Parts: sequence; C-alpha cells; structure tokens
Amino acid sequence: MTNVESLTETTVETIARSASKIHQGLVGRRVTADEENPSGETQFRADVFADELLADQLSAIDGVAQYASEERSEIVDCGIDGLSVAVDPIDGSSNLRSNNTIGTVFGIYNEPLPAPGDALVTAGYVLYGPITTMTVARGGTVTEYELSGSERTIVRDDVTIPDEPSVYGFGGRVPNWTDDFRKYAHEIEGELELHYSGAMIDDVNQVLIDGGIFAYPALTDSPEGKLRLQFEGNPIGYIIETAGGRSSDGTRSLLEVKPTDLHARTPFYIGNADLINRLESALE
Ligand code: FDP
Repeated sequence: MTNVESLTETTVETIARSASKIHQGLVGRRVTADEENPSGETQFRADVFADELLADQLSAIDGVAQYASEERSEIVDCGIDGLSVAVDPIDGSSNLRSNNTIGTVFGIYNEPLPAPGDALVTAGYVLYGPITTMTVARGGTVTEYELSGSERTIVRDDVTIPDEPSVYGFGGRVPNWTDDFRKYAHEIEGELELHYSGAMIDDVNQVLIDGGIFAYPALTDSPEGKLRLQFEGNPIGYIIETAGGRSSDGTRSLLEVKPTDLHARTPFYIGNADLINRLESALE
C-alpha cells in the first residue's frame, strides 16, 4: 500500500467511525439552529454537530492538510502537507424533520481545495437508512459496506450500475425547469419509475442499485441548480463514473468542471451512460 492509499484508508475508517456518532447524535438535533450555511440555507442543529465532529476527527489525522465542509465558509488549514477532505456532513437535512433518509458525502483530494474532480483519490457516502451503509469508490472499484457500531463489513464488492435502468428522480420545481429539460423529463417519465426522496444521496444510491437517472437541473431562476460541485457533484460524479455510469453538468463530466469557488453550485445529472448522453443531446 502506498502512503496515499494508507492515509486514504485511515480517513475512510475515521468517517465510518464518525458516522455511528453522527447517527446517535441526531437525537434531539432535528431542529433548526438559527444559523445559515454559506449557501444561505437554514442549518439544523444536526448539520452543525456533524460538521464539528468531522472537523475534529479528520483534521486530527496526520496527513490531512485541509478540511472543508458545506456547513462552514472557510477551509480548516491543518498546517501540514497532505490530502484535502471535503464533506457534506448531512445531505438531505430537510428530511430530518420527517425522519426520512439522509447521508454524509465525502471526497478525498490530492490537491488543495477548491479542487477539480480529477484530483479525487477516493470518494464515498454514508446512508442512514433502516441500517447504515457506506459506499466507497477508490482504485477503479466501488464497494458497499454495512456499518454497525465500530464494525464495517463488506456487503458488495465491485458495485456497478445495472445495464437496464429502472428509476428516475428530478429535483427543483417543474415550473422552474427549462423547456428543454421539461421535454426530456417528460420522455423519461414514460420509460422509468419515479423515485424521489428529497435527499440527493438517497436518490443517487437508488440509481446505483437499480439503474436510471437522477438530476438536480439548471433552473430558470437558478442556472447553476442547487447542488455544490465540491461537496456533492465531484464525489458523486466520481462514484457513479467508477461504477460504469456517467455524470454531467449538462455538457461535460462533472469531474471536468473547474471549481471557481469552494461553495459554487452546478447543474447535476448522473446515471446510466445512455440516459446522460440523451440528456446532453436534449439540452444542446
Ligand atoms: P437539503 O436541502 O434537504 O439538504 O443538497 C441539498 C438537498 O437537500 C439535496 O439532498 C436534495 O436533493 C435537494 O437539496 C432537495 O432540494 P429541494 O428542497 O429543492 O427539493
């Protein structure tokens, strides 16, 4: 194992252990915190708790140079050389109130942040569903684990998107979709089954399991959509492409987009390659 591989494994292991604490820490924290994150969204107490926990745990690793999160404006500089870790501590926090699925998303980069997707060495997510799972892409393969306390058990090696797609989920309000996207969405509605949970990570996971497409598109009142390149677009693009699918911002892979700002948003489309190719043609 190289130094980078071993440091990456330590980081993944630390996130897996933190996930169990985050899960337990949700109790009593499903209420808003009277604060906004750098994207102007109201934070839940759970968002702040998970961010602080991950900042403490990850910045203490010898070899992690930077920690950044969707929930804080500035990068934490750990004062050493090494890898950079960018996280969305709780994705889908508006699902907290109704006690529906949420997740933690992470990307480990070998460049200072903000960094492009091609600087990722590993990316993954934790899904807090009926049980807690962790999906990690590294070294050209995707692995799914079940997490229980401090145990991490492999349940699927070499996860790939099924060839036959079956589900779709599209975010944003229909009146705010562009005409081209609306036309494409209408076609897809006739071919696949709707799965939309309100948490990007749950919808992406469903696409990874069943095949299909998830989009949070460019909107007429928000041309960059809602999701953030550094914390959501890059890691999910990396996982989906490693699993044999495609990611896109509408014209190219999310991994090819150069970040302009740590919290920059991007139109977000992921899924089976054929469906993303068709989408890009529809948006041309
Ligand atoms: P949330 O605001 O609940 O944290 O990244 C943010 C996100 O959820 C995604 O998980 C989800 O797909 C999207 O926003 C939902 O946005 P809408 O509120 O526009 O449906």
